[in-house]
Amino acid sequence: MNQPLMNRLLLTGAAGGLGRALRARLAPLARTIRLADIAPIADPAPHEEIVTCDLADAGAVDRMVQGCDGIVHFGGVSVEMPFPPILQANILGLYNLYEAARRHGQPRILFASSNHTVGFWKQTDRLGPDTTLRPDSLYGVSKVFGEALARMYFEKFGQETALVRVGSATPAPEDHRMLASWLSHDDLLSLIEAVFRVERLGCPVIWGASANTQGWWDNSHLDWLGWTPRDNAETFRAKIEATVPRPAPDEAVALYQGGIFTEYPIYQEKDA
Ligand code: 15L
Repeated sequence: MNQPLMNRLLLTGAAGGLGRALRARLAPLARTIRLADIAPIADPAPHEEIVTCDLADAGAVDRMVQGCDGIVHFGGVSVEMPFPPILQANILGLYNLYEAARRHGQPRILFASSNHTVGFWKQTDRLGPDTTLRPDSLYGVSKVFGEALARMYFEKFGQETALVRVGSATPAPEDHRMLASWLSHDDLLSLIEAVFRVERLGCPVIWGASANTQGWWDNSHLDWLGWTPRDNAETFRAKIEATVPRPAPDEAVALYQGGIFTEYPIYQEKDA
């Protein structure tokens, strides 16, 4: 890439697993990468700025967004939890983010939605972008809210967002389910680049998965995006089969796309 696509790209959730994995590799996309998280972030490189931000704090979110021309939103709660932290980070926090974006020139947003918006579909089902949402957890419901919020800001104000339903974005697939749901870091990086490079984005649903032979999700509506995932979880099949016990066919991890999330109870704060 010769010219950076943006002046300043904001990465929220920069101290989380995915943020830490991709942080350095985002450098070519923008002159400055603003790294934000509620947790401390260490050792900024010369092209990095660090912002500490609680997404539930509207003023802090406003300052975080100001001056950015693109946002990769990995921030917020990324697993099942009691409702109060989900409410603060994923519901109120997302509203704060979109209101700040509206005040500050509507920078394009990549929203890390999740496969847990559709987790109650069976692993034998094949899904396109218009499928019925079947969230498997309060976390999944918060991502449904996020997609709806983003869509409303698009319809009403033209705010562009990529609704990326991330599968399992780990360095390598870790179990049998991930042979279908895996999204390699390389493919996620090329997706981020495509989202910020394409001239008109709109507000599409994008299945965040690599080119897995056993995949469940159809991205054929995205020819115009210029994103071609290159990795395939199949190359890890022999290793998974040799090292990870195969679940029984009636276990949630073998039945449902959302796997174990379909079995979680509604956690209460006293359980956390
Ligand atoms: C997600 O949305 C979660 O953030 C992550 O922790 C994994 O559970 C992933 O989905 C997955 O389904 O593998």
